[in-house]
Amino acid sequence: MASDLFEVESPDLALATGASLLRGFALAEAIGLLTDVTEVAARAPFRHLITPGGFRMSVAMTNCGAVGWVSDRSGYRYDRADPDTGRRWPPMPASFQRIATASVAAAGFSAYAPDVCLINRYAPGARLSLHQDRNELDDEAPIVSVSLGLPATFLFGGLKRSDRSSRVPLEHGDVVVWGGPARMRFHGVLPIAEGRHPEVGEQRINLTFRTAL
Ligand code: MD3
Ligand code: FE
Repeated sequence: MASDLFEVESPDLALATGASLLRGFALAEAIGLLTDVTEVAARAPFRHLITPGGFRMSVAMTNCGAVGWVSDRSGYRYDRADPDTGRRWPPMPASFQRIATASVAAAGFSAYAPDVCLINRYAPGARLSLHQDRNELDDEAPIVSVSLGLPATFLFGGLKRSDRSSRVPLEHGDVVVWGGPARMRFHGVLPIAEGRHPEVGEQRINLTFRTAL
């Protein structure tokens, strides 16, 4: 069929093949998402993980869903239990599921069933150094990222650590869907600048939805 010869255009800004930036896509849901972040954190508190190399991460993290991403001196892994409480991670709130599903649909991917949402909390000064997300068994499934609160400068690199990276500003309500060839690219977040967001305060919250199992 002739139409098969044409690539479908990304509905929003295409950062690179497989990555789409949906500016403000989560704005209308932001308050509900933040309420649910607080509820998750009441059961699985934010903590600063220790990297396998022995460094304390400046970003505080927690998880919800069937598994959670954790790190300690023995390595990085997805775990069904929260090592801090010994209990299962809280279930993924309905508001989280809705934004993840709507985002992948808007970016042109088919059905999506993330089994984990990693929640990152950045105070001013916190950063995430350049890394790849390679602990997920299903490396075909896209990752959805929702930014809330203080703005950030996202670093988007290549498939090798030494590849040049570009800088992408991410603001409250922005959603990025990373799939296909973008999925294994190096990425990170520059130190968050001081500031106060009217709804979120002196912090940035990032939700990343993954299919880990
Ligand atoms: C690009 N978090 O938790 S989300 C992470 O803003 C992480 O907190 C950042 O990187 C944050 O691992 C960025 C955006 C993101 C997530 C996964 C990606 C970008 C990605 C995987 C491949 C390429
Ligand atoms: Fe990452």
